[in-house]
Amino acid sequence: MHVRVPLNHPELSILPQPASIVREEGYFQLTQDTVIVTDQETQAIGTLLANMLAPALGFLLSVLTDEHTHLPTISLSIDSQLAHLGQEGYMLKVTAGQATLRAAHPAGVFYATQTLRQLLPVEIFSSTPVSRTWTIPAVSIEDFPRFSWRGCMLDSARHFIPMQEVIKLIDVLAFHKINVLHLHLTDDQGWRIEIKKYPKLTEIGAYRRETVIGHARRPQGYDSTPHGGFYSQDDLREIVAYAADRFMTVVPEIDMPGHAQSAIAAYPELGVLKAPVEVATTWGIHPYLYNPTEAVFQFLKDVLSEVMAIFPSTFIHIGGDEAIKDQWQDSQQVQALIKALKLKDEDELQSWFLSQIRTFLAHNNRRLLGWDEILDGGLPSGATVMSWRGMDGGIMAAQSHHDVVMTPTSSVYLDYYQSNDPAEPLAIGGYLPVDKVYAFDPTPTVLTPEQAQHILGAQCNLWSEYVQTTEHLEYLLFPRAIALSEVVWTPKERLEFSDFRGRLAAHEARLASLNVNFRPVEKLDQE
Ligand code: TNX
Repeated sequence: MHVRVPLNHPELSILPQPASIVREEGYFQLTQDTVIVTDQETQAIGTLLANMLAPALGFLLSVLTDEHTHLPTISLSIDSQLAHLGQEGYMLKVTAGQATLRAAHPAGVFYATQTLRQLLPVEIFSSTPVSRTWTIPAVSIEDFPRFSWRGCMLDSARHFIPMQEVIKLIDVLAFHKINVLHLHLTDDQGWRIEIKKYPKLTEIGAYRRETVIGHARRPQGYDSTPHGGFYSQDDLREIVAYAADRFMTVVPEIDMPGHAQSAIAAYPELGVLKAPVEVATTWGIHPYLYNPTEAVFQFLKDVLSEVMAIFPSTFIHIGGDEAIKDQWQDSQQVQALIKALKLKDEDELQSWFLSQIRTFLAHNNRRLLGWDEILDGGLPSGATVMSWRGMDGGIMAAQSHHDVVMTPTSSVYLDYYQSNDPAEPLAIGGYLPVDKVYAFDPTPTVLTPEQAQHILGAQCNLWSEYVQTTEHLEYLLFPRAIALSEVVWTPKERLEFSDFRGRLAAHEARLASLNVNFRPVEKLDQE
């Protein structure tokens, strides 16, 4: 006998909500005798699961590859019969006798383990042993994501995010089935990635003298405190490997031709003016642009070569945003180039500039990804667009057969205020409560089904101008990033905010045990 459960069944507060869950009768008991049985392809996932459960259990479950065990088992395996669930879908069946986690590909088995963790009592997230019976309700779950790109962007450039925080967030985001971590590694206010060939990028570019206090439009002076930091290549390799074990791709962003002041501070010859400038100490848009010369392209190719050696991601993000073209306009040499190339204006020059980079990336089997300004002056062929100034850029790109990731400010900018409470910490402006994130639909209805195929998915972006501590970073991320995770994972027809809210209330105890700072959902009632 089985019952179809109401969506917010108290035992089944799973985030993001699976495509389908049926509550069966009874419970599985996890004890010291339980073993995790895997096949070869899922052995590492089994070990990861055992390690994730061990702190709260106080014992490490054995991971075996022997199918003939008579002990109660959590069984992980690849099953080619489940190909219809896609690259990341899975089946999770829990009976009184065993838990079976199956998928056509390892990513699906990993996601099944993350769902299994959420079926256990909340104490399973404790970092110290808890003595209690560990029951898992019997269920049949069949689950798969709505989108293949389920991302979150962190801005390490404006305020450096320490290694251990990045590692922690990879765990928490992967727990919610986010599979892309976009790292914004360079900007006017800081260069955060070690490049062996150009040591000054971090020696000089990773540090700013001081930081403007208060809002960029209402500055209240400076903090007189140097800010800085960068990731060594070994750090970044560690981040990439840690994420890969959790089926998450790390997409690096190296911003060009604008947002380049920290690089130009390190090597003034890269800039149009070739004059010394310091790493920016204020927010907003800065005028420093890379000079479109052979020497600068060589520099960018050298940088990207080191980037590609660290990051296996197919997509390399090259920024492309907010490059005001004054310096190109005022430069005789740049104007001569525009003429020689028979281009109309500076926007077309940017398109030409990025086409050089696209070709270079393509020779290395990588794909260029950029903010929607890369549409201005003509989209470089094969480029993928991250649509942030709204959905229109993404719609245009999809209509011309380019792939798109939707990140419109109005729905997924987590640097916006999440409530009208005057006590909210200083944010960039804008207003984005969690229910507005939840209401976001990444697929514009104007697209034909064929064009809609180009919408790879969506991501939330957390710019960090006003984010100085990891507590604040987490406060802005949660629960809004969890709302986004459900938008990009759960079938559209299963999305219901009041139901999400009920599950989220139960989920908060998990976040608290994981030591994650978040804005409590109950605060929504006071607004
Ligand atoms: C615009 S979004 C930017 C960032 C800022 C952000 C603040 C984008 C591609 N560029 O440089 O941090 O606004 O919301």
